[in-house]
Amino acid sequence: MKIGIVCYPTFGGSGVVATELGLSLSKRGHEVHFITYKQPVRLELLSNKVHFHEVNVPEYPLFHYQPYELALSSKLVDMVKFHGIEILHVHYAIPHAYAAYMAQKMLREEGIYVPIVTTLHGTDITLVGSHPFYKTAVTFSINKSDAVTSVSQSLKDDTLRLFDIKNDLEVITNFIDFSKYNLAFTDCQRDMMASEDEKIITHISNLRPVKRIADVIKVFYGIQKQIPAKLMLVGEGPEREMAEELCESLGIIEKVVFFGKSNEIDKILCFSDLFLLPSETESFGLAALEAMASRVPVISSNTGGIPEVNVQGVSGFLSDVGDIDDMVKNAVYILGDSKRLEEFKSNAKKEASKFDINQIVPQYEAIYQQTLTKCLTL
Ligand code: GMT
Repeated sequence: MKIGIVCYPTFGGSGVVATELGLSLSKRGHEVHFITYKQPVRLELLSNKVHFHEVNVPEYPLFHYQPYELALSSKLVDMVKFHGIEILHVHYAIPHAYAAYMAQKMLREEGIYVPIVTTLHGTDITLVGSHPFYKTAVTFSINKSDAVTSVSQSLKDDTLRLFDIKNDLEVITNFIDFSKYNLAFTDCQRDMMASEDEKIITHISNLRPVKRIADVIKVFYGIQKQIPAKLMLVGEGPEREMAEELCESLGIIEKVVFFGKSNEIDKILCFSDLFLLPSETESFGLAALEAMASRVPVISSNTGGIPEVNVQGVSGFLSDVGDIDDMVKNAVYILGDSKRLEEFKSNAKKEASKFDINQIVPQYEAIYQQTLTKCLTL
């Protein structure tokens, strides 16, 4: 199949999932075309099966806001025609599903029908999409897609609750490519980060308010009072300054490493003992799954789709949003006994293996096939 993938090319979960999916589809013989404003961060190798087409939005002083969806829909039309793309898979409803619908309409005028598969990722529904300013257009785009998938059951439930959806929604969960996590680093460079008696606690995100970075720091503060530990804070975002100030005021700045954006997540996770994800909401929690795939147990909130990934008392523990004391107690329970820690580490990996890419990608292929067949018979 010739598949066009539209996604955000950044470090966010939806871009990562779209990129990993595209790479896997290409290995399975499909021709994949990424269409977005920048080469996706995890898309390192282009080949005759993996192409990248940049959407340019020239600055024009008249426009207060540059019309990205206009440029994207034009580019989609051009790429579908030029490369014979058979199906468009758009990740994140805003504005991708909307732009794809416009492209579909324009192509129709020329006698070409290209079906659209939309994958909902979370914030496009729970935080942004349900805002009255966007809701009408998001509902329309979801209902006009030829197939819609959601990355967790929880996100499907939220979508049906928040929007007037006429379409079927299929849950296809996020996944892990274990071939990338089996690198078995012989030297994780752990000793560069912490001394032998210190545990390494990690948090990875885009440091937005929804991630509750202050809770990450307060949980770490509680842990390090009982167990020697270091905190690895990976990612960039609007809460970074607040995080540094909080660490400063709690007197733990020396114990916190601010990594910024990193392409070496697997290496950082390799030397981590525990992962913190106390988010306000999370449709899935890909970062938690990536941690678990690296044998890192997870202390998280019990919100959204996280309970579908992190299993209570098995791969880690889940607490109510903002319940710092409970998170500290659970973290100390896991870290306080080396045999127990080892057990949680191996459970984490075992739970993560349920999300093996090899089981999930065929589900997308099936959706593409069904959608193409359905559209051909229309
Ligand atoms: O969580 C973010 O800040 C990024 C966001 C995105 O759209 O890239 O992540 C969402 O999609 C991920 C991949 O499907 C999910 O794992 C995240 O849980 C989801 N984030 C939220 O729901 C807050």
